[in-house]
Amino acid sequence: MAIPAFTLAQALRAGKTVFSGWCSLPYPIVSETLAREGFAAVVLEAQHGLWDVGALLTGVAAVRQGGGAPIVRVPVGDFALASRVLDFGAEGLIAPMINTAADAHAFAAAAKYPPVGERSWGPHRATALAGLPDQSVYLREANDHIVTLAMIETRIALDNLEAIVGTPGIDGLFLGPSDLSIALSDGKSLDPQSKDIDREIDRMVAVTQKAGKIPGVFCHTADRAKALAERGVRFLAVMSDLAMLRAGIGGAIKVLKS
Ligand code: 3PY
Ligand code: MG
Repeated sequence: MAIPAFTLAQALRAGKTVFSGWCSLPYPIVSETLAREGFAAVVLEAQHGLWDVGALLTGVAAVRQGGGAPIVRVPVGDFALASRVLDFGAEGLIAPMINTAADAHAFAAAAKYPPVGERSWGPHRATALAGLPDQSVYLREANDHIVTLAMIETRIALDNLEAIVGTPGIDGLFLGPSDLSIALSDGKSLDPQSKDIDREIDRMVAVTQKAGKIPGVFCHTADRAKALAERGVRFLAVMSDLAMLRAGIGGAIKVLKS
């Protein structure tokens, strides 16, 4: 039995492709709209985005209200926040800059209950939001129905791909093409769609598939997301709320000025 309304892990493990929104603006109406307009999942971006803890509490519920699976990207190493947002009802976590098996282990420890990890008990908002009166169901199912994605963004992480993806409690990898392009060029360029990045995406997909886990990538355009889905990437974050807002404004201004 799944936790009611938790569908993300099952869809991904069944080999389905999940396109996700990416939300930097800390307003529930924005995150809800991304879900309501059609994204199956929405990432609340708490690494570089503008979210504080109080906003995450309402943002997670807003994504759920819009019919999507709430996921949170936490700041680097902020595994205390990772546990908290799961308690708020998040269905997935993305942790940036996971470079070693030890990093992956610390992430999994915060996200999964024993025996896999050391997550502390207290999912009161999560179970209320899911409409789950019996909290023992959450305890039994949470480890399987919460998705942990470890971000691959550095040369060290590339060297440790197998060890990271093989860490118990890590459900998949999520490649960050911007940071990885900066790392691979020794800080000289930001080129998230370069040939080098493409090569590493293909390798990451192969390693992740071999481990029976979920390959994910951040995509700057919808076309890129579709192309990478055809190359085996299963979890694709598409653009961002801000990028979509800018594109919409840019399009209108272009018409107005023509
Ligand atoms: C990256 O590309 O570095 C990311 O973190 C995606 O947002
Ligand atoms: Mg990054």
